[in-house]
Amino acid sequence: MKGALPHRAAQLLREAHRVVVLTGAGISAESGVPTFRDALTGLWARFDAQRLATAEAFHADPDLVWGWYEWRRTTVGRAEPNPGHVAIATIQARIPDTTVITQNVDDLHERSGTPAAIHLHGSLFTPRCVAAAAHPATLPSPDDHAAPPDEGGRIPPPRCASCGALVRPGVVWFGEPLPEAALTAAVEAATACDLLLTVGTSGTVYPAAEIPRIAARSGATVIQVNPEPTPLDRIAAVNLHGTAAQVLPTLVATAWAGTDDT
Ligand code: BJW
Repeated sequence: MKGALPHRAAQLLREAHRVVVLTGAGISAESGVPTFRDALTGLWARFDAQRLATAEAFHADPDLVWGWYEWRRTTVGRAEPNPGHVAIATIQARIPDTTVITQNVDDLHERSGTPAAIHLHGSLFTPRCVAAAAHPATLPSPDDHAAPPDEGGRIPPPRCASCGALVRPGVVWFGEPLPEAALTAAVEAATACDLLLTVGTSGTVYPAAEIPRIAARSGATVIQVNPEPTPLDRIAAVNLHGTAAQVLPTLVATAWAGTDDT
């Protein structure tokens, strides 16, 4: 963070009435959940997206893909929300008309006090049948694994209790449509907000990356929190270059300095 920028952002936040917070993998990075595209630590630096995050990959090697998602579910289960998640819950408490939209498949917003985050890319915790989306499935309990899944470990997916087909992770892979209700709610919120805060996303995966652009086109002010430049820099009125767990608590504290219980 530099100079007067946090103060300008804090003033914009304090004066906002309808807020959207859009988060990406960066919000959970300081909880120990890897991002996708960061050069050294991102998942795609170590794993091939085409072999793991597409429907074709699952059909080709279900044990590899299910094992990878079980490893990630375990990683998330061991993670705790960080001060960035908590600051977002505080914004929602301060400005009730705040909609939190996340591209993340973890549950760290919910565990930090944002119960109704819109999940554009599904969840690690809602597996479903490959044959019928209407057949939700129950996740195996950690005790069902002989050992905690490791990074490249293979685990056969369970079978659907209704029809016997394979169960797949409840996430949105490349080439798949986003959940319609979630996308509609996100677009409506972006169209109606007066301030959009985008946090920890590379802004490169569509249609999620369109959300800040929709808000800007509709007249909202966009504030971005990210340690690195992104394509969203151009539409952001304020770019706060720092990490979510550092910038967001400072932003919230500055916005409501001198008022009670922040
Ligand atoms: C920090 C930090 C710290 C680090 N603090 N910040 C239009 C144009 C071009 C292409 C397309 C288009 N429309 C659709 C497409 C195709 C495709 C797409 O967008 N491709 C692009 C890559 C070019 N989109 C799709 O396929 C989507 N589906 C679709 O459009 O369907 C249409 C359809 C309609 C009808 C029928 C059929 C189809 C689906 C996209 C699904 C994305 N899925 C994934 C995996 C989810 C499951 C899983 O988790 O495994 O979602 S991919 C991955 O990327 C994941 C993420 O949610 C998503 C976004 O990533 P994110 O969050 O931005 O993370 P990173 O790693 O990219 O960035 C992290 C950022 O944090 C960085 O900027 C860091 O600097 C920063 N950071 N530490 C703050 N401490």
